[in-house]
Amino acid sequence: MTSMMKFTLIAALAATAHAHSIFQKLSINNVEQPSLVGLRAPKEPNPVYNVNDAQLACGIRGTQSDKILPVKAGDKIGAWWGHVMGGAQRAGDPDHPIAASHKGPISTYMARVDNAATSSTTGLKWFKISEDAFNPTTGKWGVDNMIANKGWAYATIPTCLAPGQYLLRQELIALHSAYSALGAQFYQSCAQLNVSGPGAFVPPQTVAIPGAYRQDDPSVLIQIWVNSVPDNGRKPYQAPGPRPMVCP
Ligand SMILES: [Cu+2]
Repeated sequence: MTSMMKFTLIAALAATAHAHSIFQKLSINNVEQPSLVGLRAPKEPNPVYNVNDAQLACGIRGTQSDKILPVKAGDKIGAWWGHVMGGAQRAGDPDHPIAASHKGPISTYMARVDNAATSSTTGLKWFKISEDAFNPTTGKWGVDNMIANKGWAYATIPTCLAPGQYLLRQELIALHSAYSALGAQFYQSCAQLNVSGPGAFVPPQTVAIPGAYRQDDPSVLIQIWVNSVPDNGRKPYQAPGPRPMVCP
C-alpha cells in the first residue's frame, strides 16, 4: 500500500467515524425557509453525549437567528437535517442527510418563552408534541423515515395550543453505539416560533431539558444490535422522555 493509499483509507475511516448531522432548515406547511432562519443550530454536525449537558436543550451552541417565525396552531413544521452545514459534504455523500448507521428515534418538543429570539434555554418547561421512534413490525426507526424523506422530519403544532412564543426542539438520537455508557448521540436544534390560533391549552405536564433523561434510561443505554442487525431484535422501543401531549 502506498502512503497516499494509506492516507486515503485513514481519511475515509475518520470521515465515517464523524458522520453526524445538523438540523439546519425549517419548512412551514411545506414552504421552505432559508437556511438557519428562525433557528438556533450547531455549526458543526457534532452531538451531545451527556444527558445532563445544558446544550441538550438546543444543541451545541453555534448560530442563533434574530428571526421569530410566525406560525399557526395546526401548521406542519418541517425540520431538515444535513450531514454538514449546507447539506451533503460532497456529491454523492453517502452520509447525507445522516449515515444510515445512526438508527434511533426523532422527537419534537416545545416550550413557552417570553421572547423566542432572546430567551435563555435554562429552566424551560418542555412538552413533547410528536415522536417517530421505532416500528418493530418493519424494523424502521425514525431516522430511517427521515432519510427516506430526504432529510425532512415533520411535526404538527397542536391545534389546541395557547398562542404565544415558543421554542420548538427537534431531537434525533443515534443509538448505534448506545450499548456503552455515554454512547448515545443526541442531535438537536431549536426553532423560534410565534404561534397564533384560537386555542388556550397550556400543557400541564412538562419536563426539564436537561433533566428529563437519565444516562441509564433503558432507551438511552441500549444494545439495538441483535444478530448484527440494528433492529432491537424487533422488540418495542419507547423514546426517552414523556409521551406526546394530547389536546383535551
Ligand atoms: Cu455520528
